Amino acid sequence: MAPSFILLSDSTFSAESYYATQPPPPNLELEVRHVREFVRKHASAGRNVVLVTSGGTTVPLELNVVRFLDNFSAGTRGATSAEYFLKAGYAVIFMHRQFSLQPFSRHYSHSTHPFLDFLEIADGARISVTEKEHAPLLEVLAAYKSAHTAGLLHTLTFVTVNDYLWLLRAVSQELAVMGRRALYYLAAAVSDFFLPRQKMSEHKIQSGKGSLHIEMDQVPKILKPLVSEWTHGQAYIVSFKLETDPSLLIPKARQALARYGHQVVIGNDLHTRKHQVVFVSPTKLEGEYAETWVRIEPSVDATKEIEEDIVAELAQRHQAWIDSSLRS
Ligand code: 9Z3
Repeated sequence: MAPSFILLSDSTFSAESYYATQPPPPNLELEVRHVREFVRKHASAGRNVVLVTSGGTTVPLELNVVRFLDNFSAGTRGATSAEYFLKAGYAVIFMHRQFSLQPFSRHYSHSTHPFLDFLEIADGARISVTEKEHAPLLEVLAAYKSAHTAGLLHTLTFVTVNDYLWLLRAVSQELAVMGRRALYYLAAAVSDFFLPRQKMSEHKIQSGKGSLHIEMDQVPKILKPLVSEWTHGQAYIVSFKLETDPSLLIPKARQALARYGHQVVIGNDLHTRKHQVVFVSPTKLEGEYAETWVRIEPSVDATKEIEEDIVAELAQRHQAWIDSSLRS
Protein backbone atom coordinates (compact mmCIF):
# COMPACT_ATOMS: atom_id res chain seq x y z
CA MET A 1 0.00 0.00 0.00
CA ALA A 2 1.31 3.47 -0.84
CA PRO A 3 2.10 5.62 2.19
CA SER A 4 -0.42 8.35 2.81
CA PHE A 5 2.16 10.28 4.75
CA ILE A 6 5.31 11.40 2.99
CA LEU A 7 8.35 12.92 4.65
CA LEU A 8 10.54 14.99 2.38
CA SER A 9 13.50 17.14 3.15
CA ASP A 10 13.74 19.51 0.24
CA SER A 11 15.07 22.63 1.91
CA THR A 12 17.65 22.97 4.63
CA PHE A 13 17.70 25.60 7.30
CA SER A 14 21.08 26.71 8.57
CA ALA A 15 21.13 27.18 12.33
CA GLU A 16 21.26 30.92 11.71
CA SER A 17 18.23 31.02 9.41
CA TYR A 18 16.35 28.71 11.77
CA TYR A 19 16.71 31.05 14.74
CA ALA A 20 16.01 34.08 12.55
CA THR A 21 12.68 32.70 11.33
CA GLN A 22 11.30 30.39 14.05
CA PRO A 23 9.90 32.05 17.20
CA PRO A 24 11.36 31.35 20.65
CA PRO A 25 9.15 29.73 23.33
CA PRO A 26 7.40 32.41 25.41
CA ASN A 27 9.11 31.68 28.75
CA LEU A 28 12.66 31.51 27.38
CA GLU A 29 14.06 34.65 29.05
CA LEU A 30 12.87 33.66 32.50
CA GLU A 31 14.23 30.11 32.09
CA VAL A 32 17.58 31.49 30.99
CA ARG A 33 17.79 33.75 34.03
CA HIS A 34 17.27 30.75 36.32
CA VAL A 35 19.92 28.76 34.45
CA ARG A 36 22.35 31.71 34.74
CA GLU A 37 21.91 31.79 38.55
CA PHE A 38 22.37 28.02 38.78
CA VAL A 39 25.53 28.06 36.64
CA ARG A 40 27.04 31.03 38.52
CA LYS A 41 26.47 29.36 41.87
CA HIS A 42 28.16 26.13 40.84
CA ALA A 43 30.95 27.81 38.88
CA SER A 44 31.96 29.75 41.97
CA ALA A 45 31.75 26.57 44.08
CA GLY A 46 34.22 24.94 41.64
CA ARG A 47 31.74 22.23 40.69
CA ASN A 48 31.45 20.68 37.23
CA VAL A 49 28.09 21.12 35.53
CA VAL A 50 26.43 18.64 33.17
CA LEU A 51 23.55 19.40 30.84
CA VAL A 52 21.48 16.25 30.39
CA THR A 53 18.86 16.34 27.64
CA SER A 54 16.20 13.66 27.79
CA GLY A 55 13.00 12.46 26.15
CA GLY A 56 11.52 12.89 22.68
CA THR A 57 10.69 16.10 20.84
CA THR A 58 7.38 16.69 19.07
CA VAL A 59 6.72 18.30 15.71
CA PRO A 60 3.26 19.89 15.73
CA LEU A 61 1.34 19.76 12.45
CA GLU A 62 -1.00 22.64 13.26
CA LEU A 63 -0.60 25.96 15.11
CA ASN A 64 -3.63 25.09 17.22
CA VAL A 65 -2.08 21.71 17.74
CA VAL A 66 -4.22 18.59 17.61
CA ARG A 67 -1.75 16.31 15.84
CA PHE A 68 2.00 15.97 16.11
CA LEU A 69 4.88 13.64 15.23
CA ASP A 70 6.92 12.35 18.12
CA ASN A 71 10.33 10.77 18.61
CA PHE A 72 10.70 7.58 20.56
CA SER A 73 12.07 8.01 24.10
CA ALA A 74 10.65 7.37 27.55
CA GLY A 75 13.43 9.46 29.10
CA THR A 76 14.92 6.50 30.98
CA ARG A 77 18.50 7.05 29.76
CA GLY A 78 18.48 10.73 30.68
CA ALA A 79 16.70 10.45 34.04
CA THR A 80 18.83 7.51 35.19
CA SER A 81 22.08 9.14 34.07
CA ALA A 82 21.18 12.39 35.86
CA GLU A 83 21.10 10.48 39.16
CA TYR A 84 24.53 8.98 38.54
CA PHE A 85 25.95 12.39 37.57
CA LEU A 86 24.70 13.78 40.88
CA LYS A 87 26.37 10.86 42.67
CA ALA A 88 29.58 11.64 40.79
CA GLY A 89 29.54 15.22 42.19
CA TYR A 90 28.13 17.12 39.22
CA ALA A 91 25.55 19.87 39.34
CA VAL A 92 22.91 18.78 36.83
CA ILE A 93 20.74 20.77 34.43
CA PHE A 94 18.08 18.27 33.44
CA MET A 95 16.36 19.43 30.25
CA HIS A 96 13.57 17.03 29.50
CA ARG A 97 10.37 16.47 27.57
CA GLN A 98 7.38 17.44 29.68
CA PHE A 99 5.97 14.34 31.45
CA SER A 100 8.90 12.08 30.50
CA LEU A 101 10.77 10.28 33.27
CA GLN A 102 12.65 12.38 35.81
CA PRO A 103 15.51 11.55 38.17
CA PHE A 104 14.32 9.94 41.44
CA SER A 105 10.60 9.93 40.65
CA ARG A 106 11.40 7.54 37.75
CA HIS A 107 11.62 4.72 40.33
CA TYR A 108 7.91 5.18 40.98
CA SER A 109 6.53 5.51 37.48
CA HIS A 110 2.74 5.27 37.51
CA SER A 111 2.80 2.64 34.78
CA THR A 112 5.54 0.30 36.06
CA HIS A 113 5.67 0.87 39.81
CA PRO A 114 2.71 2.94 41.03
CA PHE A 115 3.39 4.29 44.52
CA LEU A 116 -0.23 3.93 45.66
CA ASP A 117 0.37 0.17 45.54
CA PHE A 118 2.92 0.22 48.32
CA LEU A 119 1.32 2.67 50.68
CA GLU A 120 -0.76 1.32 53.57
CA ILE A 121 -3.33 2.94 55.80
CA ALA A 122 -2.89 2.26 59.48
CA ASP A 123 -5.64 2.98 62.10
CA GLY A 124 -7.77 4.49 59.36
CA ALA A 125 -5.59 7.63 59.36
CA ARG A 126 -1.81 7.12 59.19
CA ILE A 127 -0.02 6.31 55.93
CA SER A 128 2.98 4.01 55.93
CA VAL A 129 5.17 2.26 53.36
CA THR A 130 5.10 -1.50 52.99
CA GLU A 131 8.05 -3.36 54.55
CA LYS A 132 9.43 -4.50 51.18
CA GLU A 133 9.49 -0.99 49.70
CA HIS A 134 10.80 0.80 52.78
CA ALA A 135 14.56 0.45 52.28
CA PRO A 136 14.62 1.26 48.53
CA LEU A 137 12.32 4.25 49.04
CA LEU A 138 14.49 5.55 51.87
CA GLU A 139 17.54 5.43 49.62
CA VAL A 140 15.83 7.21 46.71
CA LEU A 141 14.21 9.78 48.98
CA ALA A 142 17.49 10.56 50.78
CA ALA A 143 19.31 11.12 47.46
CA TYR A 144 16.40 13.24 46.16
CA LYS A 145 16.24 15.42 49.30
CA SER A 146 19.98 15.88 49.41
CA ALA A 147 20.18 16.96 45.72
CA HIS A 148 17.33 19.41 46.23
CA THR A 149 18.56 20.83 49.53
CA ALA A 150 22.00 21.45 48.02
CA GLY A 151 20.41 22.98 44.87
CA LEU A 152 22.28 20.54 42.64
CA LEU A 153 19.48 19.73 40.21
CA HIS A 154 17.86 22.28 37.92
CA THR A 155 15.01 21.15 35.68
CA LEU A 156 13.86 22.61 32.36
CA THR A 157 11.11 21.29 30.13
CA PHE A 158 10.48 21.22 26.40
CA VAL A 159 7.74 19.73 24.26
CA THR A 160 8.44 20.63 20.63
CA VAL A 161 11.67 20.40 18.69
CA ASN A 162 11.50 24.20 18.46
CA ASP A 163 11.44 24.54 22.27
CA TYR A 164 14.38 22.13 22.43
CA LEU A 165 16.50 24.02 19.87
CA TRP A 166 15.92 27.41 21.51
CA LEU A 167 16.58 26.08 25.00
CA LEU A 168 19.72 24.21 23.98
CA ARG A 169 21.26 27.31 22.43
CA ALA A 170 20.32 29.54 25.36
CA VAL A 171 21.57 27.09 28.01
CA SER A 172 24.83 26.49 26.15
CA GLN A 173 25.47 30.21 25.97
CA GLU A 174 25.05 30.39 29.77
CA LEU A 175 27.24 27.32 30.29
CA ALA A 176 30.05 28.86 28.24
CA VAL A 177 31.44 30.47 31.42
CA MET A 178 32.22 26.96 32.69
CA GLY A 179 34.74 26.39 29.88
CA ARG A 180 36.06 22.82 30.03
CA ARG A 181 34.15 22.09 33.22
CA ALA A 182 30.86 21.84 31.29
CA LEU A 183 29.73 18.44 30.07
CA TYR A 184 26.93 17.94 27.54
CA TYR A 185 25.06 14.65 27.58
CA LEU A 186 22.65 14.87 24.68
CA ALA A 187 20.37 11.88 25.18
CA ALA A 188 17.12 13.50 24.00
CA ALA A 189 15.63 11.96 20.88
CA VAL A 190 15.53 14.92 18.53
CA SER A 191 13.45 15.04 15.38
CA ASP A 192 15.34 15.32 12.10
CA PHE A 193 12.39 16.97 10.38
CA PHE A 194 10.05 19.80 11.24
CA LEU A 195 7.35 22.04 9.82
CA PRO A 196 8.39 25.69 9.75
CA ARG A 197 5.82 27.94 11.38
CA GLN A 198 5.25 29.73 8.09
CA LYS A 199 4.05 26.47 6.48
CA MET A 200 1.78 25.29 9.29
CA SER A 201 -1.97 25.21 9.06
CA GLU A 202 -3.53 27.49 11.67
CA HIS A 203 -6.42 25.16 12.45
CA LYS A 204 -6.86 21.43 12.67
CA ILE A 205 -6.13 19.78 9.32
CA GLN A 206 -9.47 18.60 7.97
CA SER A 207 -10.08 15.09 6.73
CA GLY A 208 -12.33 14.03 3.89
CA LYS A 209 -10.11 15.07 1.00
CA GLY A 210 -8.17 11.81 0.63
CA SER A 211 -4.63 11.16 1.76
CA LEU A 212 -2.49 13.65 3.64
CA HIS A 213 0.83 14.74 2.14
CA ILE A 214 3.16 16.69 4.37
CA GLU A 215 6.45 18.14 3.26
CA MET A 216 8.85 18.66 6.10
CA ASP A 217 12.09 20.61 6.25
CA GLN A 218 15.26 19.27 7.73
CA VAL A 219 16.08 20.39 11.28
CA PRO A 220 19.40 22.29 11.20
CA LYS A 221 22.43 20.34 12.42
CA ILE A 222 22.99 22.35 15.57
CA LEU A 223 25.83 20.21 16.94
CA LYS A 224 28.20 22.12 14.68
CA PRO A 225 27.50 25.61 16.11
CA LEU A 226 27.15 24.07 19.58
CA VAL A 227 30.71 22.74 19.42
CA SER A 228 32.49 25.58 17.68
CA GLU A 229 30.51 28.74 18.44
CA TRP A 230 28.26 28.44 21.50
CA THR A 231 30.76 26.53 23.64
CA HIS A 232 33.92 27.85 21.88
CA GLY A 233 35.29 24.33 21.53
CA GLN A 234 35.80 24.13 25.31
CA ALA A 235 32.98 21.94 26.64
CA TYR A 236 33.09 18.14 26.63
CA ILE A 237 30.27 17.12 24.31
CA VAL A 238 28.67 13.69 24.19
CA SER A 239 25.89 12.96 21.72
CA PHE A 240 23.88 9.77 21.30
CA LYS A 241 23.17 7.95 18.08
CA LEU A 242 20.12 5.72 17.95
CA GLU A 243 19.83 3.13 15.19
CA THR A 244 17.63 0.12 14.58
CA ASP A 245 20.16 -1.47 12.21
CA PRO A 246 23.18 -2.27 14.44
CA SER A 247 25.60 -2.30 11.50
CA LEU A 248 25.02 1.45 11.07
CA LEU A 249 25.96 2.42 14.63
CA ILE A 250 29.72 2.78 14.27
CA PRO A 251 29.82 4.32 10.77
CA LYS A 252 27.12 6.84 11.73
CA ALA A 253 28.87 7.70 14.98
CA ARG A 254 32.18 8.28 13.12
CA GLN A 255 30.40 10.41 10.54
CA ALA A 256 28.92 12.59 13.30
CA LEU A 257 32.34 13.06 14.95
CA ALA A 258 33.96 13.95 11.62
CA ARG A 259 31.19 16.45 10.87
CA TYR A 260 30.82 18.17 14.21
CA GLY A 261 34.22 17.74 15.86
CA HIS A 262 32.96 16.82 19.33
CA GLN A 263 34.38 14.34 21.84
CA VAL A 264 32.17 11.23 22.02
CA VAL A 265 29.23 9.64 20.26
CA ILE A 266 27.52 6.92 22.23
CA GLY A 267 25.90 4.49 19.82
CA ASN A 268 22.91 2.49 20.96
CA ASP A 269 20.70 0.03 19.18
CA LEU A 270 17.00 0.39 19.96
CA HIS A 271 16.60 -3.22 21.08
CA THR A 272 19.78 -3.68 23.12
CA ARG A 273 20.22 -0.15 24.49
CA LYS A 274 19.59 -1.13 28.10
CA HIS A 275 22.51 -3.57 28.25
CA GLN A 276 25.07 -2.42 25.69
CA VAL A 277 26.33 0.80 24.13
CA VAL A 278 29.45 1.75 22.22
CA PHE A 279 31.57 4.83 22.90
CA VAL A 280 33.11 6.15 19.67
CA SER A 281 35.70 8.91 19.94
CA PRO A 282 38.42 10.47 17.79
CA THR A 283 42.04 9.41 18.34
CA LYS A 284 45.18 11.51 17.96
CA LEU A 285 45.46 10.20 14.41
CA GLU A 286 43.39 12.26 11.99
CA GLY A 287 40.41 10.31 10.65
CA GLU A 288 40.85 7.40 13.11
CA TYR A 289 38.42 6.53 15.86
CA ALA A 290 38.46 4.39 18.99
CA GLU A 291 35.55 2.21 20.08
CA THR A 292 34.82 1.09 23.62
CA TRP A 293 31.88 -1.18 24.34
CA VAL A 294 30.13 -0.87 27.69
CA ARG A 295 28.05 -3.91 28.59
CA ILE A 296 26.13 -5.18 31.59
CA GLU A 297 24.83 -8.68 32.29
CA PRO A 298 21.19 -8.43 33.44
CA SER A 299 21.21 -12.20 34.18
CA VAL A 300 24.00 -11.68 36.75
CA ASP A 301 22.57 -8.57 38.44
CA ALA A 302 19.05 -7.50 37.51
CA THR A 303 19.31 -4.25 39.49
CA LYS A 304 22.42 -2.98 37.70
CA GLU A 305 21.82 -0.02 35.37
CA ILE A 306 24.12 0.54 32.39
CA GLU A 307 23.98 4.30 33.00
CA GLU A 308 26.11 3.78 36.12
CA ASP A 309 29.00 2.55 33.94
CA ILE A 310 28.35 5.10 31.17
CA VAL A 311 28.54 7.97 33.65
CA ALA A 312 31.64 6.56 35.43
CA GLU A 313 33.46 6.30 32.09
CA LEU A 314 32.41 9.81 31.05
CA ALA A 315 33.30 11.42 34.37
CA GLN A 316 36.82 10.00 33.96
CA ARG A 317 37.13 11.17 30.35
CA HIS A 318 35.76 14.60 31.25
CA GLN A 319 38.32 14.97 34.06
CA ALA A 320 41.11 14.04 31.61
CA TRP A 321 39.75 16.72 29.24
CA ILE A 322 39.88 19.32 32.04
CA ASP A 323 43.37 18.23 33.13
CA SER A 324 44.74 18.29 29.58
CA SER A 325 44.10 22.03 29.33
CA LEU A 326 45.85 22.63 32.68
CA ARG A 327 48.95 20.88 31.34
CA SER A 328 49.10 22.81 28.04
C1 9Z3 B 1 19.36 8.13 22.41
O1 9Z3 B 1 19.90 7.45 21.59
C2 9Z3 B 1 18.87 7.59 23.75
O2 9Z3 B 1 19.81 6.73 24.31
C3 9Z3 B 1 17.49 6.87 23.65
C4 9Z3 B 1 17.09 6.50 25.09
C5 9Z3 B 1 16.46 7.80 23.03
C6 9Z3 B 1 17.58 5.60 22.81
P1 9Z3 B 1 14.99 5.96 26.55
O3 9Z3 B 1 14.74 7.41 26.79
O4 9Z3 B 1 15.84 5.87 25.16
O5 9Z3 B 1 15.86 5.36 27.62
O6 9Z3 B 1 13.73 5.20 26.29
N1 9Z3 B 1 19.16 9.45 22.20
C7 9Z3 B 1 19.56 10.16 21.01
C8 9Z3 B 1 18.65 9.90 19.87
C9 9Z3 B 1 18.85 10.87 18.74
O7 9Z3 B 1 17.93 11.54 18.38
N2 9Z3 B 1 20.02 10.93 18.15
C10 9Z3 B 1 20.22 11.62 16.90
C11 9Z3 B 1 20.45 10.56 15.85
O8 9Z3 B 1 20.51 9.37 16.16
C12 9Z3 B 1 21.45 12.48 16.94
S1 9Z3 B 1 21.52 13.60 18.26
O9 9Z3 B 1 20.59 10.95 14.66
